[in-house]
Amino acid sequence: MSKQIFVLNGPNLNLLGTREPEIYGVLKLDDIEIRLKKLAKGLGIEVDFRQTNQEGDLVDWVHEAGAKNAAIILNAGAYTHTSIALMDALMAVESDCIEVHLSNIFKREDFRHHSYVSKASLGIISGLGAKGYDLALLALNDSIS
Ligand code: CA2
Repeated sequence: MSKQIFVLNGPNLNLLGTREPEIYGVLKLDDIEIRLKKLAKGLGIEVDFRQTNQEGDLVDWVHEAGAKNAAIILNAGAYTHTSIALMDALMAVESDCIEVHLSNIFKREDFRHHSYVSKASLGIISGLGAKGYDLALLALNDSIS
């Protein structure tokens, strides 16, 4: 069976490539998905790439990843900084999770410096743009093989 990774994207990330390119880059979320899937194919990894603006969807998808023994790459957007429900969901499953942010959250406003997601993640990649997703995939490829 091939290795499976859920790539879960939270609120407003559907707007990527339309505004604030100086913070989030010029790529659209579809572009990030395409390049990540190319990398995954070469590694024999199946990527399930999703985006939602609803907190509960992210919780449900973490449960689904857990049930399927899939690892998780998670950019929870602003829910990173607010969602105890998402942290609890990540802690309730055995799936490895790597937290990704396009921007460097530690260079930005104070309220972005705290992450509930980090408490339930193997590691965090922040500030490297779309490349952060690729690096998370490579790291998970090592940890799930
Ligand atoms: O840097 C990241 O990836 C973030 O997770 C992005 C979130 C932000 O709340 C986090 O603190 C850091 C926001 C995503 C909003 O994306 C937009 C893209 C284009 C235009 C407007 C918003």
